[in-house]
Amino acid sequence: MTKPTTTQAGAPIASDEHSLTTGPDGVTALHDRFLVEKLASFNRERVPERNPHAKGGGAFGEFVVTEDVSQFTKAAVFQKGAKSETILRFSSVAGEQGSPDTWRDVRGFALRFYTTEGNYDIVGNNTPVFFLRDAMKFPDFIHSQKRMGDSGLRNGDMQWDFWTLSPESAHQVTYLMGDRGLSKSWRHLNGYGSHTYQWINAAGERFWVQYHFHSRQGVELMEAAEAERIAGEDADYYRRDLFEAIAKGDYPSWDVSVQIMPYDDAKTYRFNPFDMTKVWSHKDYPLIPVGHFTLNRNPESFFAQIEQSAFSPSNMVPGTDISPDKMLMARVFSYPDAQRNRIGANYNQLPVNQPHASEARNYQHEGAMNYKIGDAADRVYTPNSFGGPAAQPELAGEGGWASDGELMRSAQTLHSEDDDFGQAGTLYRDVFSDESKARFIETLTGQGRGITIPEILERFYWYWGSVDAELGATLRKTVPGNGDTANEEADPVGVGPAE
Ligand code: HDE
Repeated sequence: MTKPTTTQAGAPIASDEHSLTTGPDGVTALHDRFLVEKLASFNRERVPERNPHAKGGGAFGEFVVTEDVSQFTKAAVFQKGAKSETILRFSSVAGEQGSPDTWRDVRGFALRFYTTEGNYDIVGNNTPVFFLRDAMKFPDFIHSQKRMGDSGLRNGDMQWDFWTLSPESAHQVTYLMGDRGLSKSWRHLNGYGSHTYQWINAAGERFWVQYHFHSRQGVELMEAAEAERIAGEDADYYRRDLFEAIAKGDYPSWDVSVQIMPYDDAKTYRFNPFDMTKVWSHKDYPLIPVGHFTLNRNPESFFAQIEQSAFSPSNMVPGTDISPDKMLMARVFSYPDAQRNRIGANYNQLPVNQPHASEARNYQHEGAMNYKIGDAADRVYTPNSFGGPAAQPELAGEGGWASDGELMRSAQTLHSEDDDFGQAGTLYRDVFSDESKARFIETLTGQGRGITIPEILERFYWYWGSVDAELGATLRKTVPGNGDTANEEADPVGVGPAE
């Protein structure tokens, strides 16, 4: 027996096809409540897309801890043998929701562990660093990657104007213009926490930590020409690849490792460990294995579980904390603010955002769409004499760090080897293979040819010459068209063929 179509209030309706009219050709009755409801629902189907990271996809899985790292953290999720449900959302940064997956871009890697002590979110990217080291510049950075105010078009001059005037971006832009900027699929890329976080062990000792998620499928690139072809044929290539792989039982997985820095090392380490444009050398702080996670369950509702998933660096659990990384501290505020704006005040009551292995208990209540029907005896104030939930004073002062000094606005303290180009040069010279270098020069040549303002092009040569003198000299030759190595069209990053 076919179930009846109903109104949102559950009453069966007469037609999903015909409006209520006077006679077959007469006027439409305003009191056609189902027609009105159906059109009103249609007009309200979209929540604002993420800005940035609008285009993405994801899946659920399980995280298993196989090693003992309890000397560094007491967090239940990281204890040997612990298993936690997981959700991971991949994304592009610059493109809007309908943009092609295979445009060159950094990829978001937003990971949530539904732990027995609450949800723990590590909202990183597929690169271990970022373009900036102070959140104050983030809106400007995103604006420079998006669209010109007059034409509504993306613009290479705008992108390179911002980057060459913000030299701290050089390390991340080297990643972006290299092989990491075009992955074979979401399954073939690594993820990183990108920031320095904090772990606290059962004795209250604090350690600085960097998270690494290494693809067990390997890291494989996509050639620029293939990426451009696919962008025109299948805008959802990565999303489709992940969904179909999981649907046929080909479950992707990642190894989870950390770098651990003793608390006091941070003061004297050769790089400022709270500057997110920098990495910690693996020679200084080797990778320590923790476990692995596998994605083995597709969303049942893309909108409810992926579009409305609300990750945030503010979702932390006992045994973890953030660090005095200026970007990370700002993100702790900004993400819940973005989610309240994008989804609504009670976004954490959506099933995908609720804790799955613990329970949310506090004295916050009501607000739009709040539907919790707690025990009528539940008090909505504290202190109370009715056995309501109580805060845990022993958690106070667990994480955190010593901090003092006059309030000021200034750049971060530079450590002995801190500068804007050193690590980018190391990445280019010592990590890129010869083939990667060749692809890198071809990509940058294409980018350079898209710069129409001589002053910006001159800074472009200076920027890359500061990363590596020979690279800068090479680009001075290839960009003006002396070489034939460049892609014909200069595609601003995060867009398709030049307008
Ligand atoms: Fe984001 N970022 N971000 N970001 N970001 C958002 O959250 C923001 C930064 C990242 O799949 C937004 O719901 C600020 C670094 C990912 O749901 C927003 C700053 C890193 C995702 C936001 C940063 C990221 C976002 C957009 C400067 C890598 C997608 C809408 C301090 C370490 C998460 C939203 C998902 C999404 C703010 C910088 C990664 C606006 C203020 C650094 C993976 O809240």
